[in-house]
Amino acid sequence: NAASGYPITTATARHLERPLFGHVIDGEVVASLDGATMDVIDPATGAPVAVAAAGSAADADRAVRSARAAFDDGRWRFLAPLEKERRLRRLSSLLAERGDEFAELDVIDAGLLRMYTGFIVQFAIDGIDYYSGWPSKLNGSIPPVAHDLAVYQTREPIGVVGLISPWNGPTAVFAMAVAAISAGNSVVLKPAEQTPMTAVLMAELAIEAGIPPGVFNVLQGAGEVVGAELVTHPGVDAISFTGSVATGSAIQAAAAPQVKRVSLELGGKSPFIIFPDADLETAAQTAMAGVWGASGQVCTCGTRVLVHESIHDKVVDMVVGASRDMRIGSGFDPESQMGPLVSAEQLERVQGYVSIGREEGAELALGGGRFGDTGFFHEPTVFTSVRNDMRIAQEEIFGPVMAILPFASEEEAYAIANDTRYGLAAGVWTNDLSRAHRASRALRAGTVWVNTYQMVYPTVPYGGVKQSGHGRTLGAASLDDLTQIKSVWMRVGE
Ligand code: TXE
Repeated sequence: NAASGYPITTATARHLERPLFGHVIDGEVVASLDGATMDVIDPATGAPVAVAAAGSAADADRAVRSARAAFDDGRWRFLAPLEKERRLRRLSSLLAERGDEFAELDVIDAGLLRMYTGFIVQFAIDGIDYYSGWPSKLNGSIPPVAHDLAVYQTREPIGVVGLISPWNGPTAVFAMAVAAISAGNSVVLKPAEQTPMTAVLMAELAIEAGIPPGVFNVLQGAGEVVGAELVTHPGVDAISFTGSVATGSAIQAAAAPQVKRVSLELGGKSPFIIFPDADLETAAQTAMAGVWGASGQVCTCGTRVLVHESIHDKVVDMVVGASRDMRIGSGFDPESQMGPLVSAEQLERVQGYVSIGREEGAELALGGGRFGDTGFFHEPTVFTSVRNDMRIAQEEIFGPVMAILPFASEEEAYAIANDTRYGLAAGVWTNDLSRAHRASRALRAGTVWVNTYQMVYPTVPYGGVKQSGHGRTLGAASLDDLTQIKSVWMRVGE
């Protein structure tokens, strides 16, 4: 079956029998106006398992009009705050009830391990629970002004938010969609073309939860077609994008003529710094989990592992020794420790970087090749003798490729860590309290993890600096990107 022979729930099997994963516009699942479709490919087998709509500019226009109408007539934003909260909580309960379907479809769509997609679903549930509480708490304020005047300041939704998302955590994105909706906005979600399935289910759950039609729309199709149309459509007020620097930069430029609000989360090349006083066993295990997890397709992967020269060889031995016999296979196999890459393109991209690393003179300490000849699997790969100016140390590979770099002093570690165009995250491993604080100050990144890595929680803002983007998702700070402030002045003197 579609799950490469592994058992899946009846509900998931039924979803896979749907004739089409369509757009969701004004509460209805619909085909493209011109009937165009695209195949959904299972990365574990390379075989098509379902069909999704491939939208055109005309479909994008329909989706935007649906969102616009829902926003303009106030069918959602004018509901009483506690009523909005009740419905959002219902959405989170529905997702919890049907979580297995989402987790299984994400395995088939993105190739991720079943355990990992379970975490992603829980992350989405937590995120929706968190944002469910915001409608009644988006307070305004009263700034002090001269005695004969009064000002009140309100937080208003922006309007229609276009959410353009990647393929590496299809269900995780719903936390962001609900963030926008909790602030009173309408959303057009454009999932990555590689992973169109769960967005349709989510939009259906939103209707079931009582979120009015048109508030949560889904637009399927190629980024250059429907994504680009969302960015320039005058009916869209803001774009929230997660993906590559090249596409993010093109989006920001395309949105500029309309002075459209854009927030960008653009990946990274995060340093993972291990000092000699750290708990080396835990640090090495976490470094591996950080690069092998999701086959390296997570924006915060600690792909540049910076190791003090005194412990360098020991850490290399630990990582190579423990990764050599990793079990690679279908995300449904409970024994699998690493699944496939998302697509043939992504596999090719990773293979290309391995060749580049070799040509640049880095030493291949482990792996380096495609795994098997079915599906898009790649071996866990470790490069040593890496210099930070090599392309494999500067460019985001988005695959299971770890670069290990030695450093001699604390200052040098920070200099190497910061010598990148990215600034999404950084990890520091040390038991020296002062050094932990020095590192947190020195590292130019949106998130610094000390003696842990890749922790996320809905209360904690997340996002990058430098070319990793701007704007924050999660936490109270995310609401700043999803609302705008209105100041109302009144003369109250005689
Ligand atoms: O990304 P794109 P791709 C990085 C990672 C990966 C590389 C390429 O390094 O190897 O990007 O992946 C839509 N206007 N990340 O090609 O192009 C597209 O349909 C509007 C890092 O998948 O950035 C998809 O929905 N939208 C990352 C989304 O943008 C456009 C996650 C992302 O696609 C568009 C993913 C356009 N002109 C990839 N072109 C992270 N930050 O975690 C494409 N899209």
